[in-house]
Parts: sequence; C-alpha cells; structure tokens
Amino acid sequence: MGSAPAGRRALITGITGQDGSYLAEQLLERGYRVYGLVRRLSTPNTRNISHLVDRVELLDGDLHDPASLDSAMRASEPDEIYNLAAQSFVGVSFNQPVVTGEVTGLGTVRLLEAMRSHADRARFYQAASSEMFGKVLVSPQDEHTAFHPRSPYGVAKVFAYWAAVNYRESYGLFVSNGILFNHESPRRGHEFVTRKISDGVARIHLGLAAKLRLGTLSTRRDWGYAPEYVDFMWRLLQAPRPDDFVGATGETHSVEEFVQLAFDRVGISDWKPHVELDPKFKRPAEVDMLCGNATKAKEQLGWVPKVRFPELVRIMVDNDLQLLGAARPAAR
Ligand code: NDP
Ligand code: GDR
Repeated sequence: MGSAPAGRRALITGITGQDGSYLAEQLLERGYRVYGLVRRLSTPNTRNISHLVDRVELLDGDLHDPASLDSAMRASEPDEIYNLAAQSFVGVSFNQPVVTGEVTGLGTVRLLEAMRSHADRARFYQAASSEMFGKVLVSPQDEHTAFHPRSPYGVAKVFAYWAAVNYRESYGLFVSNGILFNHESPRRGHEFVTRKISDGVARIHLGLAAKLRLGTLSTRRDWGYAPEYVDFMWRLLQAPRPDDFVGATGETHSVEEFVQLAFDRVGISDWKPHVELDPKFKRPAEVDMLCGNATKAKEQLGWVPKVRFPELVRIMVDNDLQLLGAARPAAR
C-alpha cells in the first residue's frame, strides 16, 4: 500500500456505507486524518465503522443540506474529498426518483459548491458508475463509451458525472470521476443481489430459509472486490492531473453463475429447487450486460484488481455462514 505525505486530511461522504468504511480504513493506514459525514437517522447506522469510531471524526451532515456541507468543509479543511454518499440502490430509484435525483445528482453539486467556497485547493473524487452506460451497444465499456442510463439512479449519476467535469472545466478545480463497475464484499447491503444470494444460500444451508427469491438470473455484471476499488479511488486522487477513469475486472458473469457458485460452496449442486423467480424484484428497465475495460487505470494509475469472481463468491458466502454461526466450509 502506498503512503501519503504526513498529516493529509480527507473528508468522506458515505463513510457508513460499504466503500466509505473500507476507504476510511485504508486512509487511516496511510496516515490520513479522516473525517466522515454522517446523516441523522432515527437508528444510527454505524455497523460498518464501529471498529473505527475512535479513529475518525464524524461530522453531522446531509447531501440535502448545503449549510451542513459548508460546515463539514470548514471543520475538516480537507486535502481530499471523496463523494461516496448516494441513494445507491438502482431498484429503489424507480420508486423514489425524486429523492434519488436530489441526493445522488444534486447532492454532488451541493458538495462541489461547498468545495468551491471553502476548499478550492482540495482534490475531489466523484463516485460515478457503470450504470451510466446502461443499454450498451459496445463491449467492453471504457472512458469513451456513450452513456444510456436505464434507471433514475443511472440518470442521476450521469448528471453528477457531468457536474464534476463541468466544475473541473469551469473553475479549474481538481475533480475526477471514478467510473466503477460493481464491487462487492461482506459489507455489501443485503438488498444488492450478491449479498442477497450469499446470505440466502447460507440460510438455506443451515435450514433457516427454504427459498431464495430473485428477479432474474440472466443479467450479467463485471463484479470485483470492494477493498481493491477503494484503493483505485485513492490512486485516482494521487494522479498529476484530474481525469476520469474506469475501474473494472474485465470479466462478466451472470446472476445465475453467482447463484451456482454460491450453492456449490455449501455443497448443494442441484440449486434449482431452492431458487424462485419473483416479478417483485424485476425492474421496469434493465441493464442486461456490463463489462469494463480498465486499461487506462492499469497504465496510468498502476491499478490491477486481483480478486477473481470465484474467490469473491467464496469470500461472501463464507462470511455469511460465519455470521450465522456455521463452521467455515472445507477448502474446495
Ligand atoms: P452504500 O449504499 O453502501 O453507501 C451509501 C452511503 O451514502 C451511506 O453511507 C449512506 O448513509 C450515505 N447517504 C445516503 N443518503 C445520504 C444523504 N442524503 N446525505 C449523506 N449521506 C447519505 O454505497 P456503496 O458504498 O456501495 O457505494 C459508494 C458510492 O459509489 C455510491 O455513490 C454508489 O452509488 C457508488 N457506486 C457503487 C458501486 C458499487 O458497486 N458498490 C459501483 C459504482 C458506483 P446511511 O448509512 O445513513 O444510509
Ligand atoms: P446494480 O446491483 O443494479 O448493478 O447496482 P444489484 O446487485 O442491485 O443488481 C445486479 C443485477 O442483479 C439483478 N437481480 C437482482 N438484484 C437485486 N438487487 N435483487 C434481486 O432479487 C435480483 N434479481 C436479479 C438486477 O436486476 C441487476 O441486473 C450496483 C449498485 O451498487 C450501484 O450503486 C452501482 O452504481 C452499480 O452496482 C455499478
């Protein structure tokens, strides 16, 4: 792991999420002073950072609220700003399109404005997404691929992407987009398909559930391992110039392949009786296939993801088995 000059300060929005928690860990290891923006919830959601609360400074704030973003900038005086906060679940974005646009889209502009007012020498990472590519006509997708988002979430991310480019071009700010493809981990939210499968398979194996209900088995994603993707974010802000980069493994796999490998991990080869398709989990418009080309990140950032698809499935299933109290399966 590369290190940074002593005393660097980072502000992370979305620190309680999957990526924010791994990023906070890695920045602390690199010697940063880490500040995290946390919104008020009736039940605090600090599960992912419970082991870090004594080492990071949490600041109250919400991407809806410009005054709170101004205060967070003044309190943290950041050298680096990582904007990871979002309404990040594509499925929900169809039911809550306005909230998704407000937070995932306009929230980015509010944070860029706060940076422009209070931290214009900082470097800004925008969490852009492969969902911006959406209905792809060419594969693999890279930094030159046209956007065709297929959900309110994807639309909001395209808006935020262009806002980031626009603040770079208009005001000369150091603002970069990381266009990351799906990345997963034991800290993934349970509503996302990989965690839903790893948790569901562990429960079925232990006799705690009978069925795994999914929307579709056919869609394909380029799935990587989240800790490697937050290293990408840091590398992007160490580059000499602000720019936009794709982060991906370059492999695409179907939901069905994930299901099959997950059941295989617990010794169930005939998985079909355990899985049901439920239209409730289907989306009004779907992104059928994504596969990224991260050659630019490899060449210019030296970033190469190492965890391959079967290992990712294994990590996630073993984690859920362990959380449910089961013994770790023997190596297969
Ligand atoms: P998560 O859903 O795990 O985390 C989202 C974070 O945003 C949480 O900390 C959440 O806080 C916070 N948040 C939500 N709404 C607000 C708000 N109004 N004000 C302040 N904070 C808010 O996402 P990931 O960690 O998986 O992803 C990080 C970012 O990267 C997101 O922007 C996502 O869209 C993007 N992305 C993710 C990819 C992936 O595969 N994981 C791929 C490409 C992009 P709380 O805990 O309170 O809910
Ligand atoms: P995605 O992730 O939409 O790619 O967005 P998700 O895991 O939700 O879906 C992946 C694919 O699986 C299909 N699917 C199901 N999905 C869910 N959640 N639940 C189901 O039951 C189910 N059945 C099939 C989906 O339809 C889809 O095709 C993630 C998020 O992290 C975004 O924030 C991020 O930008 C993108 O990845 C890159």
